Amino acid sequence: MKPFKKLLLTGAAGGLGKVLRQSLAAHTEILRLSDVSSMGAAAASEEIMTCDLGNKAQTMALSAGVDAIVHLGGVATEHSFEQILDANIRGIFHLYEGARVHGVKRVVFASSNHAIGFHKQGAVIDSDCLLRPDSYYGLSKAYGENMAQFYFDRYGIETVSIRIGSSFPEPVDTRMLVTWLSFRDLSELVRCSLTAPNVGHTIVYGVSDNKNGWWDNSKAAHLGFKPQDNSEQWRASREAMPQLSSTDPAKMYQGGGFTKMGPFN
Ligand code: NAI
Ligand code: 15L
Repeated sequence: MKPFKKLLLTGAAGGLGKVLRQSLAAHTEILRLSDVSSMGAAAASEEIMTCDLGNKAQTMALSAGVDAIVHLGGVATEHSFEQILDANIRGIFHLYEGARVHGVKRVVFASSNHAIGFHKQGAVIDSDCLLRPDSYYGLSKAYGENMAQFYFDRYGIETVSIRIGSSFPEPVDTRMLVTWLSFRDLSELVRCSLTAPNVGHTIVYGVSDNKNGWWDNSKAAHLGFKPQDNSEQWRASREAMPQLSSTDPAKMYQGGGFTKMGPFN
């Protein structure tokens, strides 16, 4: 027996959406997929609802009849404020309003390390650290985390906000040796975030068991997440690449290159 009857996955056409489309199938009878881009054909146990997160009515309708939401949809890298506003800021409001109206009790929100990206590389921070967004994109994730806290305090909707590090097939540089989250660990962290009891609003760093980590997940221990992978097999090759100067913001701060993008006017 699967733990959920129907889950909603937004951002289903994206890189991580494709990963979770596969792994979430084991935990739900029906997986409702949503994105503004094409998601291909629905399998027998899938439903497809194309939707722009900037559209309130469309986004609110996504939550009807679902047990829980995994929210990945949105602009996923740095852009101008105007480009981020509809998908990420209005979008998460529309999503939580849908959850409230339709009685959905649990959201898993794909936040990002860029909500805290102006902390120094090498500093160890936990989930109570000061928000230090490194970009308009990071600001939208900080806003999303605050939205999650508000909807828990006001309406009792629980959220796990996952500050994802770098979730790709492999780390591409030395920063990602620290920030990398394997797809296997991502899938397990999302499973834990959906099923752990009494999460309130929990903030957790989405990171594999990498050496010399910057992120302390002790305050999210109740999720039961135990990463299985680490980035060591790529260390020698990534350390052999040409390295940034120690005074480059991309080398100084946890958010890497996002800390020096823009301005956009
Ligand atoms: P992605 O860009 O591949 O996927 C995002 C999806 O959101 C895309 O399919 C896109 O079409 C959709 N989207 C964008 N604007 C939309 C709108 N207005 N309405 C509906 N859908 C819209 O990004 P990826 O890597 O799959 O990331 C998924 C989530 O995880 C994002 O929220 C991202 O910010 C977050 N994240 C990802 C990290 C990573 O390393 N991959 C790291 C930190 C956070
Ligand atoms: C993110 O938030 C982005 O979505 C992803 O594309 C990477 O840039 C990642 O952070 C990272 O910091 O490596």
